[in-house]
Amino acid sequence: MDGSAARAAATGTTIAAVASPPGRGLRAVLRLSGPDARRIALESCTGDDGPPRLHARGFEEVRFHDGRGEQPALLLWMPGPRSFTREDVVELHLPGAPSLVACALDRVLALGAVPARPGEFTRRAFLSGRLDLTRAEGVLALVSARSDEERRAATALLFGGLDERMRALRETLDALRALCEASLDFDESETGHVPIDELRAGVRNVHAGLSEALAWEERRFPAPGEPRVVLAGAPNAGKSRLFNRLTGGRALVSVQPGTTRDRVTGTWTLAGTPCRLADTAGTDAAARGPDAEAQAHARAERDAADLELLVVDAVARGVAAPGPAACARIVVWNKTDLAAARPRPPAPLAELPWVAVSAATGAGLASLAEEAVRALGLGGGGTRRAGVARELTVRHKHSLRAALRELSESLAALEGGLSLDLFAESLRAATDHLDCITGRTTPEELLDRIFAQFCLGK
Ligand SMILES: Nc1nc2c(ncn2[C@@H]2O[C@H](COP(=O)(O)OP(=O)(O)OP(=O)(O)O)[C@@H](O)[C@H]2O)c(=O)[nH]1
Ligand SMILES: [Mg+2]
Repeated sequence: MDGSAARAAATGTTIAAVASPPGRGLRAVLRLSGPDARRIALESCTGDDGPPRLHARGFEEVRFHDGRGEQPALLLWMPGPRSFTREDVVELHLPGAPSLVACALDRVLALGAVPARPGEFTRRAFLSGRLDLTRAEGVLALVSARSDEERRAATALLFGGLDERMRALRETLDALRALCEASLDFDESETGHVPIDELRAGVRNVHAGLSEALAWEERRFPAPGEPRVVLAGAPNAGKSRLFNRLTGGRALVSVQPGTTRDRVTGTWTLAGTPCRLADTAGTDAAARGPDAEAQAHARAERDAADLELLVVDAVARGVAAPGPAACARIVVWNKTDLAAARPRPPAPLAELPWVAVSAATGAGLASLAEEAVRALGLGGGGTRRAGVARELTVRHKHSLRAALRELSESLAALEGGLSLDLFAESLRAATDHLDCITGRTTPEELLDRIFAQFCLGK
C-alpha cells in the first residue's frame, strides 16, 4: 500500500448512487460502497429460496424489494478489499425506468446508505490507495472525453503511464536522500568518502527521468489548441451568413435550406484569442445518403467543440427544444432585423444564455462576442470550459517543471559548495512536487476541485 493509503480516512458510511446515465434505458445501475452494503443487499433482495447468496462470481438473479413492490434485478457482489473502493461494493442492475430507479435509491437510503457525492466512489478508491491521483484523473478524463484524442490521453493516465514513472523516480530520490543523510553522520576524515559523484550522477538520472516524463505528458496531451466554436441549428437559420460576418469568410449563403454540407472553418478572434469557428450543415434528423454524412460531420464538430452557438431563426415558427449539448452553449436569436421577428426566444431556449442578433446588419454581434468570451473563460480570471483533460495536463506539467527546476538548481548549487543537508532539503522539495502529482500531498481543496468534476455514481 502506498502513501495515499495512509491518507485513507475510515469513512464509516455506506454511499449509494445511480451510476447509469439519467433517463430511460435497458438497465440502470445502483451502486453501493461501504460497510453496510452487504446488509442492505440482504435486507432489500431475495434470491430463489431465501436471501441472496452473495457469491462474488458474477451476476446473481434476485428480486429487489423497493418497499412498494418488487423488481427483477441482477446483483453483483464485490467484497472488499478486492473491490474498486476496497470496501464492500454492491451493484444492482435494475430495469432502466426512472421511477423504479428512484424508488430503489430511496429504499437503500432508508436502509441506512447516504447519497454519494459526485466522484465519491473514485475518491474512496484513491483514499484507500487503490488508485493514485493520476489514475483517478484518468477515470475522470475518460468519462468526460469528447474525442478519440482525449480518450487515448485518458487511458494512458488510467493505465498508470504517469503513476509508474513517478513511483520509480520517487524511489530513486528517496535513496539519494538517504545517502545524503547517511553521509552527514560521518565526516570525511572518518570515512574518507563523501559520495558527491554518486549523488550528482543519481540526481542527473532523476532529472533525465523527469524530462522523459514531461515529454511523455506532452505527447500524451499536446498543448491545448485554439478554442473551438461551432455554429449549429436548423437549416436556413442563418449560420453561414453569421459565419461570414464573424470570420470575414465566404461560406455559401442561400434561401435554400440545406445549403451547407461540408463543414467550413475560419478564425473568429475573441478578446485577442484566435478561435476556430466551424460552420456546419443544419441539423436534420431525417437526412439520408450524403446528407447523413454531412450530419455526422456536424455532430463530430459539436462533440469536439468548447462552445456551441445555436443559431435560431427569430421569424420561424415551431422552434424545437434543443437536445443536450456536449459543451457550453449560447442561443443566437438571428434575423431580428426582419419585421416579423419575435423579440426574444420562447421558453426552453430563453433559459439558456441568449443574444439577439442580425447576421444581415451586424446588430448584436458585439454582445455575442462578449457572451462567448465569458463562456470560454477568455476574459481572464475564469477557466476555459474546455475539456477536463486539458486542465489535468496543465497540473501535471506544472509540477514536473517545478521538480525539474528544483533539481537543476540544487545540482548547480552543489557545484558551488552547497552543504549536504541543504542538498537533501532540495531533494525533499523535488519529491514534494512528485507527490503533488500522484496525490500523496495534494492539498485537500485541489482534491475537492478534481473530484467535484466527476459525475454522480462514478
Ligand atoms: N434578413 C435576414 N436574413 C438572414 C439573416 N441571416 C441569414 N439570412 C438569410 O437566411 C437565408 C439562409 O441563410 P444561411 O446563412 O445560408 O443559413 P444556414 O443556417 O447556413 O442554412 P443551411 O446551410 O442550409 O443550414 C439566406 O437567404 C440569408 O441571406 C439575417 O440576420 N437577416
Ligand atoms: Mg449554411
